[in-house]
Amino acid sequence: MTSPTKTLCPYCGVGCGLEVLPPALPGKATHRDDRGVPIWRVRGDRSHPSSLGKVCVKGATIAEALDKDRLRYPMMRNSLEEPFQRVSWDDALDRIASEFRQILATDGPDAIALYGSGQFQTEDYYIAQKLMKGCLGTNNFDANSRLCMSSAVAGYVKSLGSDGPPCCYADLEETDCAFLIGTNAAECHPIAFNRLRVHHKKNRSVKLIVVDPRKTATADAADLYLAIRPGTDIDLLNGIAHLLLRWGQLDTLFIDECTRGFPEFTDVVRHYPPDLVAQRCGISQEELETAARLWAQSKRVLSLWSMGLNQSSEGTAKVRSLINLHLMTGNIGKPGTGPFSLTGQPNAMGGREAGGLAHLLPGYRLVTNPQHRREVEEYWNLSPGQINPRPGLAAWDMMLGLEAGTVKALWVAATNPAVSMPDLDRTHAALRRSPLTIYQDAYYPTETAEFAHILLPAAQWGEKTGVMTNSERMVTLCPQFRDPPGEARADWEIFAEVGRRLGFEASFEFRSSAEVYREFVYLTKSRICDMAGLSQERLRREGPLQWPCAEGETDDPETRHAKRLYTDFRFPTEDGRAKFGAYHARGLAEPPDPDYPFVLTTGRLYEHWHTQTRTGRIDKIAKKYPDPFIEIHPRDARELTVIDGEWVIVVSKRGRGKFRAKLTRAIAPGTVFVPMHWGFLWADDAEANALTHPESCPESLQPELKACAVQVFSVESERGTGKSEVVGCVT
Ligand SMILES: Nc1nc2c(c(=O)[nH]1)N[C@H]1C(S)=C(S)[C@@H](COP(=O)(O)OP(=O)(O)OC[C@H]3O[C@@H](n4cnc5c(=O)[nH]c(N)nc54)[C@H](O)[C@@H]3O)O[C@H]1N2
Ligand SMILES: Nc1nc2c(c(=O)[nH]1)N[C@H]1C(S)=C(S)[C@@H](COP(=O)(O)OP(=O)(O)OC[C@H]3O[C@@H](n4cnc5c(=O)[nH]c(N)nc54)[C@H](O)[C@@H]3O)O[C@H]1N2
Ligand code: SF4
Ligand SMILES: [Mo]
Repeated sequence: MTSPTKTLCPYCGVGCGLEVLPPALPGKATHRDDRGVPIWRVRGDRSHPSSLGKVCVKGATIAEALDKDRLRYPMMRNSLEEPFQRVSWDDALDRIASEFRQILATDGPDAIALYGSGQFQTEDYYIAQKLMKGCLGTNNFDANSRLCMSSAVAGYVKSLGSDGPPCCYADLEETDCAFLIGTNAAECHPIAFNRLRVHHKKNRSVKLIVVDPRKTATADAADLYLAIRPGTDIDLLNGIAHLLLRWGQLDTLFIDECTRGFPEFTDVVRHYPPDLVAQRCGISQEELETAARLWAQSKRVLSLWSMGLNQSSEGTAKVRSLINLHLMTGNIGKPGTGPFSLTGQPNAMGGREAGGLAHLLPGYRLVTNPQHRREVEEYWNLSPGQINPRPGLAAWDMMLGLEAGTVKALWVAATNPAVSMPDLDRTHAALRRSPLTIYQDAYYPTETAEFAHILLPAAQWGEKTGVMTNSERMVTLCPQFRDPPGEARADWEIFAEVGRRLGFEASFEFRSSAEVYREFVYLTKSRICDMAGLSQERLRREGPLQWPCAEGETDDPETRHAKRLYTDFRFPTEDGRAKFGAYHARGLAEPPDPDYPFVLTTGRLYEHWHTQTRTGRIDKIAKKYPDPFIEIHPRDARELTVIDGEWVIVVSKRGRGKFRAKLTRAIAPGTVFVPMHWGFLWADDAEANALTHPESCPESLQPELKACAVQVFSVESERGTGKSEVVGCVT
């Protein structure tokens, strides 16, 4: 009997356990996809504590995408106009090392930038940090998590003293009231949502509140659905706090003993009476009061959020305003309670642990903290002062650096910024100016490859061994079970090889990713994300384990899969208290105006993953969505004289796109929705980010990808007004 390899789904941050088996098994017909190509068998792993054997369509179909259109060999060209030529690894790596050496000598380390991804394994992240922040001495490492989780990181750190979701999935089954805000978990975190839904269905007293300008599949399951106007979350959250204060529904003991900043917070909240809030949010006072009453009366409130809060020019303030409600009602540190950020990518959490943003160092450390720098410098055998004390360039600032000519080399790995960055016209122009772009991906073609000089083929999930951490801090080993195609290599090996060629041989002597992981976990010792008790060997032997997991910690079966942070109500701040954040609502960075009267919001569909590099190559998923579309409320459509299924032009101050109109009452009038999944390889002129703007949260630097002002034209009416032609009108 062939035994299955236990691993983790490489898509979303729920982190479901998978079991994989080869296509050909003794006594069984070879497993094949719809086109007859042999593919690996994939099923849910019942022993995985986070998912208990469940998988969604993405996890179930992952094998169908593994072999299509893979990048197999390094390729190079001198200019973007030339075709790529296949080259050897030695040629590609030597060119990178020699160009880097020259840039280091003439412009210094801050002229080099590396843009990575929550789809890295922890080992990839760690080696990238060591190369950039340690050896080269630039903090210019940022990841697509900047577009994804950075407001959650900033909100947790500022309110609770540290990053790291304090909750676990068992809380989904122990809560009395789940408050879901800015998250379409039914489509984007389906297996976690399923656990909540089962609990909700079984227990009639359990309440489910959903706050979203779109009536999503998540909202369909709610007892109370609040269709707020985009960008009015702080009004709503402060409005709920106002009522709790007015009713005296507070945990005063918790506020007195465990928090600070309450008086300043109440000064702000006083300005959010229910009539004003209801009017700003576009909901009724009754709905607002029902939400506040559920917060007041439920014994255990759990909140869940994702991009509807994070991707905002006031993302950190939104997150902190939500955490305030937990602090004022004492809903934290106990089973079934807490502010739970659902992480997007499979290893966004591991990235944060390994220091994978431009202001972080491994072990939840900060580059601005001299003590933290010293600890890491000592461990890496660097001279004092070698780690730069200033945060490096955040994702969008890398584009601005290319624009200004200060970034001379951009290395992009495991992300597709030519689709996922805001304001694509400007992004593409910046990428075109880049003197040297290295692109390290598993697939070819992709949109970003069009802007690259050097392509490096990456081994992806299943082709390298490494570790990932999911939303509930569960760490799972993802072992290699198949060979990488062609000459593809693991990301960490590529970073290490460049490090060696730049003269840092001693820093990159690793023979396996297990050795890399061993070096990394030491840096988490005694930190809140303590993983010093973990190793790849232990994870292989014992299966997934949750952090914190200190050295020498053996397993307590009672707590094994339900670890929570802050159960003693002490927080990792200077005085051990959590902090209220007092924020007034500022609203959208680009509110609608007479020329651009609609708010465009963007997001995801259940079957597709981001820029479609995998899911676009799976026939049944691609067939389900033949055309990119825009959701419009029938009332708005009537005024625009747009009919269902017709092509419409959507214009913002930055760009335009062409989408099929989908009329639906699930979207609030005045708001339209476009999925983020279509880059220029998959459709003409259908990029959500051709329209979006880069205005970001000042605290997290996360762009407001969830809202910009647009105008919508029916194709006919636009022809009538003599505006530009429809086909080929973008960029
Ligand atoms: N199927 C699928 N699942 C995925 C992914 C995928 O590509 N496909 N990607 C993964 C990743 S990386 C991430 S980050 C997560 C994202 O997971 P989610 O955050 O759940 O997904 P989104 O669709 O981006 O946005 C969530 C919701 O925010 C709402 N929203 C927009 N503006 C506002 C606002 O101002 N306030 C409020 N309250 N809500 C608002 C949108 O209507 C949308 O329904 O999904 C992960 N899971
Ligand atoms: N308008 C709008 N824009 C958005 C968002 C939104 O909601 N609206 N969401 C934002 C968010 S939350 C996110 S997370 C981003 C996602 O945006 P991206 O990160 O650009 O999207 P992906 O398609 O996941 O790109 C991942 C790439 O990594 C490659 N890959 C997979 N595995 C590996 C590996 O092991 N090694 C290497 N080197 N490559 C690998 C894949 O082939 C793919 O090209 O988009 C952001 N942009
Ligand atoms: S819920 Fe997320 S982790 Fe689980 S199978 Fe689906 S995509 Fe994979
Ligand atoms: Mo994300």
